[in-house]
Amino acid sequence: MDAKIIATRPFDGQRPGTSGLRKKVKVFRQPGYLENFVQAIFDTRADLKGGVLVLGGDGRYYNRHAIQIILRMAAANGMSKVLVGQGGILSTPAASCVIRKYRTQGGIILSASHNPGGPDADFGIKFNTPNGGPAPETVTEAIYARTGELDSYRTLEAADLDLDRLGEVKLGDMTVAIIDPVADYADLMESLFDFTAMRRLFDSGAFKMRFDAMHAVTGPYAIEILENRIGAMPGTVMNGKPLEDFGKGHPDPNLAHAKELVAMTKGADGLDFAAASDGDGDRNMILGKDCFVTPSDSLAILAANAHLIPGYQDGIAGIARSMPTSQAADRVAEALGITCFETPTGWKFFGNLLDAGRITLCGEESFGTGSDHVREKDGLWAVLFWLNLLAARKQPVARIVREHWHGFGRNYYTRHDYEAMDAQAAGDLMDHVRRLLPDLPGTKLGDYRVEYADDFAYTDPIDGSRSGGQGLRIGLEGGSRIIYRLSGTGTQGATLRVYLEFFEPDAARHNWETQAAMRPLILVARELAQIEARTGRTEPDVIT
Ligand code: VG1
Ligand code: CO
Repeated sequence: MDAKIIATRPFDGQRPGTSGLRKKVKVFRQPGYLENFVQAIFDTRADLKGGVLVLGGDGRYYNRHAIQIILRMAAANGMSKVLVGQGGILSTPAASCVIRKYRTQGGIILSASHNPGGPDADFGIKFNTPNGGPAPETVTEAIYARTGELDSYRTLEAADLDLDRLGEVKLGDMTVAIIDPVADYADLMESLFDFTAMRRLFDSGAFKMRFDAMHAVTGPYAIEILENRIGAMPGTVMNGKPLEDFGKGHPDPNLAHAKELVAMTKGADGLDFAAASDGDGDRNMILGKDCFVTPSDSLAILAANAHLIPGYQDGIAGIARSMPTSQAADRVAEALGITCFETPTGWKFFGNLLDAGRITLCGEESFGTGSDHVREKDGLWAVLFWLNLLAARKQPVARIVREHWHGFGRNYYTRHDYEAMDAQAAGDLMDHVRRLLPDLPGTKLGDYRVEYADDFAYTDPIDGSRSGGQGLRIGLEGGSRIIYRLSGTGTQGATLRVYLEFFEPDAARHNWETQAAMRPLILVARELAQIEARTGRTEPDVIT
């Protein structure tokens, strides 16, 4: 089979955002659009020629079609082998696991994560480097630059392959191996956590749990690990069948989009433990009876208790959190005598720290937690970590959280999202706040004295690369903060995220309802940015 060279033209706007290139399916369907981006990856990553690539996605609409296109292009571009998850399925953390385990030259993950799926919804693609992590900015920028120059791509004329049959087939000179998408990942989880202790928890009969896969990719992983390997009751995994449109849901595990699950945790008969993951399986939401664990607290609690978990019993080297994530983890790091790094939003900024052994755990406020076991955030891993913790401490979730606050203080935390805003208005709003920053330190916002205010920039301590414009950060006396940032994953207009954090050391004041406790800070943040005056929005679309 000879490679065919197809003439094409550059497309505008193929710059990857926080996590890869995300657009409407309609955009990806334009002839040559996906092909251009893929050719740009292949042109930029010379070692793929003759090398091995991992390929899979979250199973959303267009996933299978895109995989066939990419396989033909990989063959025409001289790859020796592609490992594809059966049915085109690979969760983001499982892809990272497979890339690392088989020492491949990287992977392509097809996902728009928590964004809805279907013909009128979203699709996405990202490249992960041989360490298993999302490509750093130097790589995504090189790929982007190449998308602007391309005038052709390479492919083969060949029929679609059967993605459902395990085993190896040839496509031209290239081998396509259809692999079990779950096994390697499940083995890795079994090597980190005490499955026997968790099994005892379920065997007691008194422990009720549900995991909501939201009709996204984690269903098969959760069924294999929780039900088959650990022995949780069949039916513990809800919405476990991956669907191309996620059952028309929004596969985003938060209080707004996983309402049904949240309701099941309420009251005397409420579940003891509930969790959910997102479209591509890298996010997690943790709930206990009448208790929601904020992701920022979750990171801090996991760090403080890591020694109780087999995979981390020797302690952790360091922690990293994204800038908008609450500072709860910082105090745990201080107590443990280790460093807590503050990085820009997006998992790609954790990669170098993990590779260098500077950190063991990392997390983001956006329901992302992970460790050095892979190079992506990992939803099921976080769920298993919590389950292992519940088995080890033999205490309810709420008790563990409360004791943590008692020891370290509580960081009340909320994020307000204003979605699908006019991009110009959102940009102007950010410019307005940016202009105010230099004069803020020393002044008062409501009752809060400003300690510092800046446009967050990060210098990677390992390779010295610098990333600016990562969010506007206002630090207030007593450890509270207001942060404004525009989303880099949306596909429609702009999304403004306002992140608010309020530190309360006094245990007598740890019982307030979050929104009520944070009201004064919320109002200050709205006023400072003139949100209503500039955008007409009086309330956010999503509050987490
Ligand atoms: C959001 C989150 C960010 C996360 C990113 C990818 O980005 O805020 O913390 O890393 O999604 O997560 P943004 O730019 O929209 O704020 V996922 O689960 O989409 O891979
Ligand atoms: Co995700």
